[in-house]
Amino acid sequence: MSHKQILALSGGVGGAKLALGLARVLPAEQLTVVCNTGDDFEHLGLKICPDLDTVMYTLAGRSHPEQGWGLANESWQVMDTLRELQGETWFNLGDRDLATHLLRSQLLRQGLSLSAVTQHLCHALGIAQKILPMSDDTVSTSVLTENGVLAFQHYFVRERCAPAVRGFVFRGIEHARPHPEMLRLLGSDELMAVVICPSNPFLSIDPILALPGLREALRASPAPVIAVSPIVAGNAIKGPTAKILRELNLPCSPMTIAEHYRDIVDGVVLDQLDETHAPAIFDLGIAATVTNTVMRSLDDREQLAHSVLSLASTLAGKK
Ligand code: FO1
Repeated sequence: MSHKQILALSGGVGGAKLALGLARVLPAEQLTVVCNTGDDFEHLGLKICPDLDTVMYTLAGRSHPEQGWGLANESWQVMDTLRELQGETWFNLGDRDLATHLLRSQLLRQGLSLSAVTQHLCHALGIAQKILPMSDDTVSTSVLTENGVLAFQHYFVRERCAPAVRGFVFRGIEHARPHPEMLRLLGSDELMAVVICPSNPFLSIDPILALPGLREALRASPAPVIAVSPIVAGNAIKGPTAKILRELNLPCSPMTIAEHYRDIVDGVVLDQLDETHAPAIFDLGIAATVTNTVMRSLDDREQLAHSVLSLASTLAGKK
């Protein structure tokens, strides 16, 4: 089983879509998805891991079809009652979703690692692919804004990404150990490619890349690293990526994504509407594939997964 493993690095909704595409075109034992945990936080006494849960629910076929996060067929009685009791309701936890947070919090309190809890939840949800937290150590993203420092979910959900961004801090990152299975795969000749999913580069992927030793491990890995641009035609497919790029005075283009990942990527997959940017990406010494990257249907997810894998085979052995 050599050169067959795919390691995908993912944030929440956008990353989960491509992870699902990869899950549908690869045998389950060939896909490992590593999720950002910088968005994790304690809320109402519970440990919430939004990106792990989004990827888990998506691969289990149980994610909310419009929101992307949370579960399908959700009800909100706990939130309604919490509102009556004048509790905190800015972060929406559905009745079914709460079961995940209750169980995770209980198992963590009993001394299980986040990886072990995630493995338990994935098994219970019937997920055959491996889903790993980027680290078992706590890392918390803070956003430096024009209004001061905000904890990630306060910036993202409570303030709806309104304050202008000046920078990011990943608290705890210096002492966080990258998940050992991610490091093992990166050093293994079983690895065919690392895929950086079309997630927000600053908020979702940078916390993973900031783990001590990870950039070095990516550069040293014999497998090509391929990033899928989350920018299409001057805008982000979802979320605040375009707004953040503007606030950081960066052009909203796949070229910015290629430059952001320049020291680690071998290939970039960009949207057909951005074809004109491909030559400049080549000039950086990075291979580029142009295709449809907007994943509206399941078929779109699979097509994009095929394009990523095809670029990976082209680049195999060229690193
Ligand atoms: N995102 C929102 O915009 N509003 C919410 O109320 C919200 C609740 C929520 C609950 C559980 C969960 O796993 C995710 C949730 N998200 C919500 C999404 C989430 O906070 C962000 O999408 C990610 O952290 C960014 O990747």
